[in-house]
Amino acid sequence: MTVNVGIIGTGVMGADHARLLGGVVSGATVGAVFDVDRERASAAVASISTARVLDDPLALIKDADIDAVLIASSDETHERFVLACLGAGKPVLCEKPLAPTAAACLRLVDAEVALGRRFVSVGFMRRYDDGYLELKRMLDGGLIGGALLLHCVHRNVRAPDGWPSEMLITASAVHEIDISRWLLGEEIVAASCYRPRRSALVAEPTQDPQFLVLETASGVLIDVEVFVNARYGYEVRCELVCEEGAAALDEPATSVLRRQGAESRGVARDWRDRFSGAYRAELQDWVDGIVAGEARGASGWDGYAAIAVAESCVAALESGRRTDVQLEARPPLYG
Ligand code: ISE
Repeated sequence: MTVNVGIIGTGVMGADHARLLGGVVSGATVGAVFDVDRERASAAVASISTARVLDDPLALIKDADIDAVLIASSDETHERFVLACLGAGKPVLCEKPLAPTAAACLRLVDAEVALGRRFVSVGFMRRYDDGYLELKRMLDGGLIGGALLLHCVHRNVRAPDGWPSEMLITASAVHEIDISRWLLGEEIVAASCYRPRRSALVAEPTQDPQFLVLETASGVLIDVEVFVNARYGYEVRCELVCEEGAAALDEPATSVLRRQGAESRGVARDWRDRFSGAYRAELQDWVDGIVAGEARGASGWDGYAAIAVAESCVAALESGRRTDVQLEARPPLYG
């Protein structure tokens, strides 16, 4: 079976997914694309002969030839499109966030629960990164004892001027929120957010960097430095400190340059560069799951929980106070 995928949104991420689904991922092809900018949609599939460019995203979802849908359009459109996919009974991979608010995510969770089966996967690609997978294997295999602390760093080269301060949490640190829940296998119950001195190179009103402290149900503490104007490159670090050892992501660089008395190695420019392998593996697993009749990867519940924690972080950023995370009861559908 070849999974015929429809893609909604062909900006940077959607176009990259189209390239992978059209030529790299096995067992899949791109059947149709939609973008508010028709020319951009055409350009994204210029080399994929199977792909039609459609003018109506809801018609794309309902199209009888489309087996599954990938949503990479703007955040505020996600709820409507995921709901339409559920209505059509089609598997859907939605780029993060599942929806911009926890309330909207919960509506999607409820709609999926009513169908009694998982259709939704959320694009938290770090779950497919070799380094994070190895950390999880070490922890789950009991190699280093129980988890105590998780130190995380998330740096981007540059964010657009005027980026709202909460975007550091909802667009960037949300990945640490998801990966911590996945790695540790438990929920985050409280969040604090500190405001270090603001970088003088960053335009008002963005509070950059920020420092989050998250607490899990069992008492593991997670700290996250998020700095979206670090200038020098894109960097993600993670160190898990346990009772009998510590494990950290290694540098993903593949070579070291020695020249004129100095040693240097490359730094990724952005997340597509750093997580290229993870994106590929995520799409392959999504397609393989569709063939096997199961939804894989981060679930609708994970999408909801990540945004619920992010909302508590934003509340903590605004109030300066430690804020509890209020999660609904997890439906049995999500294990
Ligand atoms: C971006 O939107 C992403 O999703 C990247 O994975 C993340 O690292 C980056 O900080 C975000 O801006």
